Amino acid sequence: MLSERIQQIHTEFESDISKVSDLKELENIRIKYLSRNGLISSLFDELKNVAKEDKPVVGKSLNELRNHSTNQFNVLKEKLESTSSADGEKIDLTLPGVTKVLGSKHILTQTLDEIKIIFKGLGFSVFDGPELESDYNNFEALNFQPDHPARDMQDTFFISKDFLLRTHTSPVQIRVMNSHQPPVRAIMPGRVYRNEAVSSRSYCMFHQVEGLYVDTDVTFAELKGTLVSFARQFYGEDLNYRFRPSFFPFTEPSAEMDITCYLCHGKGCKVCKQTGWLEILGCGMVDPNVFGFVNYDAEKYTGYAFGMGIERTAMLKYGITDIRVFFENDLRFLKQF
Ligand code: 2NL
Repeated sequence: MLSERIQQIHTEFESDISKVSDLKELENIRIKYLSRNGLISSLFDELKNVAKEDKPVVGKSLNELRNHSTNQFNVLKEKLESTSSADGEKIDLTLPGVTKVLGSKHILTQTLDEIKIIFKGLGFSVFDGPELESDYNNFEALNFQPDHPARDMQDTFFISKDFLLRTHTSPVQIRVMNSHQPPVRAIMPGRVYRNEAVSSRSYCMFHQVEGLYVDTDVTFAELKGTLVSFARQFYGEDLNYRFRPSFFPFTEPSAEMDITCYLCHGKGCKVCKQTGWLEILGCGMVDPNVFGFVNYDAEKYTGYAFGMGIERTAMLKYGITDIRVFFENDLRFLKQF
């Protein structure tokens, strides 16, 4: 009798499924009872042989068997799947944790930050400006003569006849003087560009900090005092220094500042090319012609200005001998700082 077979298979299913302990055994249950050729399907096939009047009752209990076993199967499947991944994975609580690797600031940023902090302490504010500049701001307003070699295509990246990639940060000073009346005391850091052959000593792009102080009665003595104070804080308290006469189109008089070589302490070595001195910056009193371009009264105001390359400054301080390493992003270099 079919109804007895249904009862029998029900019992057998209950017994089988109670012994299942993993997904593989559960799959065997599915194949045995619930698949297309499984036992429950074959019971449905036999339904056609049942007497017409018995069909509703037998069909109902067969449906109940199918729904019950499918349900049991699904419940157990979900339970085994949710526990199986944790079962297979043995967690070793004694293993050391995974440390997060922290990045750090690029050495040029660190150097610039240090320079900024020192000059802020001396009363300077910080300005920046565009890297793409007019020929007027970059050269003309800075008293460069029309035939100055820096204005040659060979030395400067011109964008057009009148626009270029700035070759120094001085155009920012022109902008600041055009928009502010004295007193002005500010530094201007930023990227600058030179159309030069790349070598260990020069790169087509580098960073500069320039400084400017304009007021009534600003003197060369103040320039020296400020720069010596900077150099002592940046390079070390016990340094010797000297100012050598120099020339820039935008300052008169102009000078270069040297400090004693950190490596040989003045005796002469490869780093200082046997001179005992290292040039750290250029400076001077702002040329009255520059004041004319920004409509400052040159009879009333005087000012000093200075400029230094940040790569050069970092190279001197840390003994780096090739400028290109700043831009190669080799972690073996970067991680040293
Ligand atoms: C150097 C020398 C210098 C200045 C930059 C300056 C700017 C204005 C007026 C006058 Cl708007 N001067 N800047 C002055 C002297 C030297 O830089 O060797 N730089 C890397």
